[in-house]
Amino acid sequence: MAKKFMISISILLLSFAVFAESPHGLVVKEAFARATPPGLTSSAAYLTVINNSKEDFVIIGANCPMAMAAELHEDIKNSDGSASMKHLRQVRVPAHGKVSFAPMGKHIMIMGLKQALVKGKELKLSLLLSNHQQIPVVAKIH
Ligand SMILES: [Cu+2]
Repeated sequence: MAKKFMISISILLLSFAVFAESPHGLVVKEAFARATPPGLTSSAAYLTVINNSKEDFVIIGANCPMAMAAELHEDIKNSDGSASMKHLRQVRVPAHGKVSFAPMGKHIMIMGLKQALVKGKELKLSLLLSNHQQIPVVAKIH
């Protein structure tokens, strides 16, 4: 009986360890944001989200305490050759897959910055998932 109890305790501790490392199975890598030139109050953040779990995750938005708003965007080229951006309602990160937010593609648009983004400092933001979890991200400012 005591032995059985010990085993359940260790399983419990083990699951706690896994939980602490990655509560959702998602890992964010290479997060960076662009420094803002004087007078500009918007910027973009880039990152790669790796899904190590066997279920899909859906990113439905972003949050940035240093700005009025943060949105999922994608650069697009219009038929007349001009460039613009569109607002993405969601970005799916497939099981055992990854999604890159990179220049010329997807980005986290940061709007209404309350302070300038200075090269060498960090920008904190979080990604919001459809399951109501939030993934904290620290982006190095380039
Ligand atoms: Cu944008």
